[in-house]
Amino acid sequence: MTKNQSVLKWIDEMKALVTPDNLVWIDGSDAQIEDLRKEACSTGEMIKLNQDKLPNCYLHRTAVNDVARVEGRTYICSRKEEDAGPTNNWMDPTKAYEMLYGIAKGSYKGRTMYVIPYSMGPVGSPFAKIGVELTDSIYVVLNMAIMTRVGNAVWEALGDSTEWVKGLHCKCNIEEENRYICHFPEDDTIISVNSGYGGNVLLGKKCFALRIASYLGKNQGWMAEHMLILGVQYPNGEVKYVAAAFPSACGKTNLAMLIPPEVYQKKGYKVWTVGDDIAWMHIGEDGRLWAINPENGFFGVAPGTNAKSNPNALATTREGTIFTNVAHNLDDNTVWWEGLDKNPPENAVDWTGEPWNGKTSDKKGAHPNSRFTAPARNCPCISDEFDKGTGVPISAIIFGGRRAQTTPLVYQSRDWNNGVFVGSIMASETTAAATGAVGVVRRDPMAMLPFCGYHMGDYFKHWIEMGQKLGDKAPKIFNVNWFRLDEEGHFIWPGFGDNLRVVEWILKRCSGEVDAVETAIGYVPKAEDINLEGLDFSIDTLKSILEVKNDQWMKEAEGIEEFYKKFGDKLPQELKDQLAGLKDRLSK
Ligand code: GTP
Ligand code: SPV
Ligand code: MN
Repeated sequence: MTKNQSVLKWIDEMKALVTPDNLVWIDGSDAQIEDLRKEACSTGEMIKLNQDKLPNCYLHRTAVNDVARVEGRTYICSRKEEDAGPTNNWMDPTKAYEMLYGIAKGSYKGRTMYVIPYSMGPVGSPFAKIGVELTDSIYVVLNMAIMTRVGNAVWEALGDSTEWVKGLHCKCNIEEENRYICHFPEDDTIISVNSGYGGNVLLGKKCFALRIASYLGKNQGWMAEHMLILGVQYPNGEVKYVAAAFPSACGKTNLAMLIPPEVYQKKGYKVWTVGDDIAWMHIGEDGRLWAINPENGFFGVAPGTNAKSNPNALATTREGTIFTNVAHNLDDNTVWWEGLDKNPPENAVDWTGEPWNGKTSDKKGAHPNSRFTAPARNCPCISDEFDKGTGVPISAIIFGGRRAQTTPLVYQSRDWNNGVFVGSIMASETTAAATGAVGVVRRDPMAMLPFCGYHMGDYFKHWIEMGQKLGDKAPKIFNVNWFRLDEEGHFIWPGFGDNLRVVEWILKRCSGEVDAVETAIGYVPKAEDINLEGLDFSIDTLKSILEVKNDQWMKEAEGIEEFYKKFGDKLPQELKDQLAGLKDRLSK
């Protein structure tokens, strides 16, 4: 418990509002977590899985109308509408509080209020930040206890400081039409009602560590980004780090945990995971950009995760993991999802709770956005730096998305501002991570479209200013696309572990070890500089996915111009100049 007056006062106010029957302080102890698991199993909220095969693992199914983030119902409630910008939904904070308190009022009746003190970042790290989440969901408590550092140590670190983020979560009745995920960046407050799905209710994650933190970062001179952090260890023992922003369900977890191709392993290459979803980045005393992962676990996409595509992720989920919306194999009380193996269970329950036979059914067993919540410490390739809280120095920033056409496998930006331009024009096919149509190309600047807590024009400006501060110590900026399709709709590039071949080229560019070919959009590799050793992939095919077609990019430039109009006066002049420069180079 805490004596922090600002915390106690707020909890009293919230108690008076939602009127719980009980209040439980989450202390972070194993005994308390175990008691909560038992309670959740007794009510059917969670299912205890086969403890021999999956020790301390559980299954949870959300309501069928509540399986992904709801971008249309996510709001930035800044005092001025302009401060939320054209890419966010906005609501006046006074009206928003009134509406949300109306929905939340009395909603904990017959329920327990759990008070979760949590730290984003290792407790006590100079970069860590503290939040308190109030919830009426044991599932949320158990997930937060995996995804963040939870418990009494957090109260100690907080002391009597007033610098912490308030988070109120009310399940209510999981009504879609009353579901709201609201952020009050000027009050360090988050309120989420009528959902039980991860990204909407684990308030430390997207709500705090991206939307609120991006706003704090702009004001305090640092960055909160939707990025994985990965270390590549060379045969001589040196480790270099990259941070990469891909939109939701576009490969961050997979890249963060990649297994080097055999030829690389034989030479002594290793890959270390620092983070798979969020990076907080500061300028260090040495003037370089340093990144920490504020999370303590992985909330990863289950479908497609298998012993071949991502053995490290699979291994990470074998203990102490909560599975959400996957299929339940009743024969051995384990879990299954599409793409796990070619052996779907015959006697199972699908993600909706209906009996399911994977051998005969054409329905899916797991929801496409089904997820695992797994402790980072389980990951076989977790970096030694993960828990240190000092961060790792970033050599390269990599942007990327799902583009069937147009965008080459990899290219390097001309300089920092051009790199900011490259990030700002990112486009990707939508995925099941958010509700709405899947497979539609949309602009998703820096993979932050759903997560930037303020005006995106100001966000671009902040990126440009960070580059000015970093000067020649700034990471080099690249763009990748693992998702080019052939005429039959198959992925051309093998992806996954073989992506290391591209990352190696990127790191060579950072240390000036390799030449490149200048194109209108930036520098692409000479095909022979991407190591294809041990891979059945022809250099001509590689050339085809490195090609930059100026006519396609002319069309792209028109789309960018259209997209940029949204930002009006807030579009930094630097980016206008970048677009003009691109058009100029394309027309030559
Ligand atoms: P969020 O957790 O939603 O932020 O997603 P993420 O970016 O971590 O995505 P994740 O790594 O879970 O990948 C999601 C999907 O992309 C899975 O279906 C993967 O199979 C697929 N994927 C990841 N990497 C590659 C790749 O290199 N090539 C291809 N073709 N597919 C990939
Ligand atoms: C994403 O959608 O980008 C995720 C999952 O990482 S969620 O936590 O639901 O946002
Ligand atoms: Mn994400």
